[in-house]
Amino acid sequence: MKRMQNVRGSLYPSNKVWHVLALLVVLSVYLFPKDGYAQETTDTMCSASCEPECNGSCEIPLKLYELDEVILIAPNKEIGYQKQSKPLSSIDEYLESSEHVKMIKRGAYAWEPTLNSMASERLSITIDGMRIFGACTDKMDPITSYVDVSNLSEISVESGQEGNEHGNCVGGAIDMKLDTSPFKEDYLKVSLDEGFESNNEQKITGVDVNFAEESFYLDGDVIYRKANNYTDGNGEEVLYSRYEKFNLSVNGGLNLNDEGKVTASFIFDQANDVGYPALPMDVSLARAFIGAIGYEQYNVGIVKNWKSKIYANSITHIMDDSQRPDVPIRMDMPGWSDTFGFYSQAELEHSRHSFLVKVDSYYNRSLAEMTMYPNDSNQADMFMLTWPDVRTWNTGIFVQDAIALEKGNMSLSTRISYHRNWIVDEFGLNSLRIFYPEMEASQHRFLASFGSNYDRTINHFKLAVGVSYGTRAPSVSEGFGFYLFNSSDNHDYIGNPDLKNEQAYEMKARISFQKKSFTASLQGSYFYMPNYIIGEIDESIGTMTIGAEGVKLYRNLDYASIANVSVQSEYLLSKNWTWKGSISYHRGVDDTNRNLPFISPIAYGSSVQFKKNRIFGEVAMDGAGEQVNVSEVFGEDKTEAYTVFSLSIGKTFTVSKNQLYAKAGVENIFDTYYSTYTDWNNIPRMGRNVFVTLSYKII
Ligand SMILES: [Cu+2]
Repeated sequence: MKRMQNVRGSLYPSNKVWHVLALLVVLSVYLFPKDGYAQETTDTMCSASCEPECNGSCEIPLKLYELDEVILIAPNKEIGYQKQSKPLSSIDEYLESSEHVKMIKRGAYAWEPTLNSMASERLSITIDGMRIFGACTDKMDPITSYVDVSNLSEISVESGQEGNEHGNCVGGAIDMKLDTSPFKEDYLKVSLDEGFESNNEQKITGVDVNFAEESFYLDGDVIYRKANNYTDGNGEEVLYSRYEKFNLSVNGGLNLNDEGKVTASFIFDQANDVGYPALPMDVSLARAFIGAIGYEQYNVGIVKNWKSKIYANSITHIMDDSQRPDVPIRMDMPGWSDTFGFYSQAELEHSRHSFLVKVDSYYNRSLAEMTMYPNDSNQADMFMLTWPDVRTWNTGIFVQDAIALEKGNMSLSTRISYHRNWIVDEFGLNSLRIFYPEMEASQHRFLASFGSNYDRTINHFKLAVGVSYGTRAPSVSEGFGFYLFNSSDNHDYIGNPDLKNEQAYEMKARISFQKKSFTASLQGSYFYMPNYIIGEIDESIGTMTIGAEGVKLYRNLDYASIANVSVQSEYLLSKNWTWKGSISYHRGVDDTNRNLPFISPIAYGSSVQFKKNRIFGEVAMDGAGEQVNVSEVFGEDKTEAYTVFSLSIGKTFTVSKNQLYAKAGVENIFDTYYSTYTDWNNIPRMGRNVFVTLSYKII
């Protein structure tokens, strides 16, 4: 067996080869400089959301490479509203409609984003650059669940090391950008939003007020959603799938004589009575306070833009099983996560180079408890710290140089961080010392990453390639979790403080063809990941959760590898009709050729869109083939192939100078019963759903 592994291992380039390759890429740019510019502006980073209202505060797009994706949110603007098939849908649904993000579902609420077949611990997920960490040991509260569409203008999805600007990651980054008003004379916008969905009787109500003068802006919005249990394609009610959510946000800005600005933002988000049909527990409260103060200056000497922000956020997550009728033992599992941080970044331009230098730091406190109440009242309650008050301090520097070459563009970036973890709670530390007697209360590590991208346009073709290296520290659960129950593979998980950093050597390429009426792109990424972190069965340890099959300990594998390939195309059929299509394939295996969990089978989508006289229509199809590469060790079974259809139609009306956006549609038209590889424990998806949304803009 050992020999087999070695043979397979030799098929991969060794670490040395990668390092030499990377070094050559860097040296080639600085040793053989070329004169002249070929800089192209990106059309995505800043287009629809801030183009008309840039007002000097618009960020200079340093990213020249088209390996990323921007998801436009802006339900307050006609194009943003009508472009999305369901404009008042949750952030989760917006993310799911993206090309590269897939969502793991444990219920109807708070889905977990994955990018390049990697989930949250391998990604950097931020709100306007702010680090924020969920407070649930069972991943019931991804960061994306603490914002709503009313807060955001766009979400930027950056693949692999293109995301290292926001923090250490291996899979990529998702940054959600807050929506703020421009500095503009007599600017007042009020919008009222209403939505209704038939399947789970979801009601959505929102109010958005934006007020600005040349010297300041003030934005406020509230949105409220309430949904009952949904029904699947067989007409069965999916129990514990209801939720209720309230979100409020306030943003303010002061214009400093067009030389800079001071900004402040605050988000309050609270979800109550959230059911998780795929899990044995529900959430009675998930609450976040998210605040930041920023300062920005334009054109200070050679610095074009200098931006700094300090921030703080606090999350409370109360998880229990009080709604479940039959449980072997009652449990309460509250969790808390507080984060404080800052970043300061400067954009400089010199000759053909555009530099971005960023210094950032955050401090996080993660604490989670579990109390078990035996049915026999003579037995004592059991108490555990599942996250033993773990503190994390991470501080780093990021430098990027975007270079306009004679032919094409190049970008080089690096991030170096110092990462420290320490356990404050003595009881929690002693609990972990049962398994790791030598364990220290504190540990530290260094994280380094490097990214390189090159792109070039040749006639109608655009070619983009990238070679990168990244590392990440283990997450709090992976490093210090204590008996975290995973209901998918039915095992208790125990963290491992001795884990090494996970690494990723990454290669990616994209070739796109663009003509007036036709665009198509083919892209692929390959990640070779030494020290891949995953839970492995340890038969010497007894379970804690009643009914659990065994215990898994987090380990570093020798390596794992993940490959993703996708094709997208768009064809302008006529002035009013557009066709879009996509297909993707993913594969992930470990060092012994076992399948990794949550890897998509072949997936495809196609849609036809219509636009005329402010009428917008769409018919769409989405589906996936049978899941052939199943990870049984991680609780997966084969997911059947499926195809579902949806349609939507929208129109914009002008009512005495004001705008009324209306949209209605049907999802899962044929009431198909299905679940996908991302559905935890195979919970079925929603059956047929009719929705209506209305937005009235008073200008
Ligand atoms: Cu939870």
